[in-house]
Amino acid sequence: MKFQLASLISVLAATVSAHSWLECVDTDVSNLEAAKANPALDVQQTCKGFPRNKVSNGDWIQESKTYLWDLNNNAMNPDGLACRPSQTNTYPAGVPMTTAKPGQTLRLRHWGNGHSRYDMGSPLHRDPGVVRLYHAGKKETEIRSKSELNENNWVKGAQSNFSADAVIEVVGNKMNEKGNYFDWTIPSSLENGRHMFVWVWAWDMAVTSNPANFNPGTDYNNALMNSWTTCFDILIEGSSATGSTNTGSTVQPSSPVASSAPANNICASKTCLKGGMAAYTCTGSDCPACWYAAGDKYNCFDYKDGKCPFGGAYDCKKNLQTRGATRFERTPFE
Ligand SMILES: [Cu+2]
Repeated sequence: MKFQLASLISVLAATVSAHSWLECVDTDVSNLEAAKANPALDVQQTCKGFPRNKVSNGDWIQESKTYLWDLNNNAMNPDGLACRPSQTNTYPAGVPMTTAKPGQTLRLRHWGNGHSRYDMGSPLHRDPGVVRLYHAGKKETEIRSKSELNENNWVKGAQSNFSADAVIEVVGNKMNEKGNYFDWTIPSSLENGRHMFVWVWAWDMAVTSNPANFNPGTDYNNALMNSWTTCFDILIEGSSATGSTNTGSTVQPSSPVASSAPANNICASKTCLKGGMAAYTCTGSDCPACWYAAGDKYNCFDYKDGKCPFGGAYDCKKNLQTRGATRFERTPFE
């Protein structure tokens, strides 16, 4: 039965482009090191604290349809919300909120769904991206809009490779991701009370790039665009912090939104390949409006029917990051 479910999951995962959601906020894994060393083992894990309103907990297929949140899919999220509307601060019986204290390390678990490796799975040759956390800076405060999922509200340091800490069993050319984890230590600045967080998988490529001295362990990754979210709360107890806190980065609120400044720069000064063709280069404002990152180069395209032709463009005329590719679309650069 267990094997059949795992096989079904890999088949389903292969039929959609990419999706993930947070399965557990406080995961107890009793044999993580042993399972990493020998992924044929069953991972022994239990969940002590859950994301919001997990009414179909344990039903992967149902949650694939009704629980995940495709942030940049305009059909699903026309209002640009950070959380799926059903993910209110509600915790049904059996799937409680997390209770924890500052300094405690939580092991968050998300689904790999065939996206954990560059060299296999679906789609091939995509950076698995990063998972990271956002917090509004004080208790009992919601992040509502996806525009708030920016560097200012990023919980500094709470960012990890999507599959850095995963148990992945590979059989032939198929992989079975038994658990993808993200360990995070609760900052001491959080006061007692309920704190809302947003877990994000940043997977779409952004046109912005990271600075030359970028440190993936401590710096906010601008090169990846937030794609999928799950919302959760932690009831903080045993804290000595008081008043509102700043869990976020040191960026001042007056700074431009992280994604706009470097992109401006790109639009004004970088070279791109018109229509993706190597023989047709242009620079800055002489280029078509829609720019796409492609490795260390950029491809640029004219509007089609008044819009950028593929998802995930940076629109240099409007100076705007457009929606990400939906599950049925692909930019031509993968
Ligand atoms: Cu997927």
